Amino acid sequence: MKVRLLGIPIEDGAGRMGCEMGPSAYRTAGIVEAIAELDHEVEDLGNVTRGPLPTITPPHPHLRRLPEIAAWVGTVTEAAYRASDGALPVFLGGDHALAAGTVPGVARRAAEDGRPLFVLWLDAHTDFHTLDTTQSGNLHGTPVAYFTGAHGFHGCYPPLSHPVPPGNVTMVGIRSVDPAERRALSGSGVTVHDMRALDEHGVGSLVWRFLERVAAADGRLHVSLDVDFLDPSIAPGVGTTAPGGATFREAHLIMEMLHDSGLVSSIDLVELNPFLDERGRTATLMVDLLASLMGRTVMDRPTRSFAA
Ligand code: B3U
Ligand code: MN
Ligand code: MN
Repeated sequence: MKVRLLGIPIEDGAGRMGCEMGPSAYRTAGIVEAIAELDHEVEDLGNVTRGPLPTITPPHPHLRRLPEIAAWVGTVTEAAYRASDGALPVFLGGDHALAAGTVPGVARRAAEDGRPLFVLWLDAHTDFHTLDTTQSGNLHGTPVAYFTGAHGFHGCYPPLSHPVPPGNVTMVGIRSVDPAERRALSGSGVTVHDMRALDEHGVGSLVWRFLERVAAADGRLHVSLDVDFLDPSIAPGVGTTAPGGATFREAHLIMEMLHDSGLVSSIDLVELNPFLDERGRTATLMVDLLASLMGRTVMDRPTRSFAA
């Protein structure tokens, strides 16, 4: 499989600076070598540069860096569309606002290839605010609402050509949801597995059920992995830690199952803040998780396959 790395050094969507250094930290942690070692062809496209700032009248004064994010979304959508041509792109963040570009970009690619796109959102947060509901004004809290076609972005973010049906989005690891997000999610069609669900059913069975749905629909799968999905004790290098996150073993299990499914067509690694990391351990863990998703195993194992 051909893998393309694309750095997207956005930090304007997060509440604190530092995510801009994410792509460099992944390269320093050996992301190219880790993928190449698994017999994939790797091409590093370098980093994307943001396009010019649009003129926008912000609908609310507290929205932070709205013109910058709007410009990034347009640039990243185009770059993601191009990077997904005949290869599996890995988008190196950068804060989670980048998914407002990567997902629409790969959604366009999937639509042109006649395949439905599914999204697995691995995060402590649902990032389901619109520009009208966010209280913090941090726009990394808005990508899922945008790419599923919610109202409230008109005239600010670029018009969306290929919205992802909310029923194709599954979230895992959720433990911090604002009241407006909770109201918007209820009845939206998005599947939300909070930590309670993970503890009760086990992450393996929840993810397996989702993968069976993707396979039955002959879908493509975009995986968006936010560092704060992981427990802060193993992944301190992020600005929005939330206690009670996924363990090392749960996270690797998900990645191994994703690999076995053969369904993953694009990946975001987001919210790494190298300034807050401890001697590169979060960057290294994220690279190791990606390696599990790309086929690294402890022992040889037979691959589970789908009935579909
Ligand atoms: N929902 C809160 C917190 C948050 C969302 N995403 C992150 N933090 N990383 C907000 O600011 O929208
Ligand atoms: Mn997020
Ligand atoms: Mn998060």
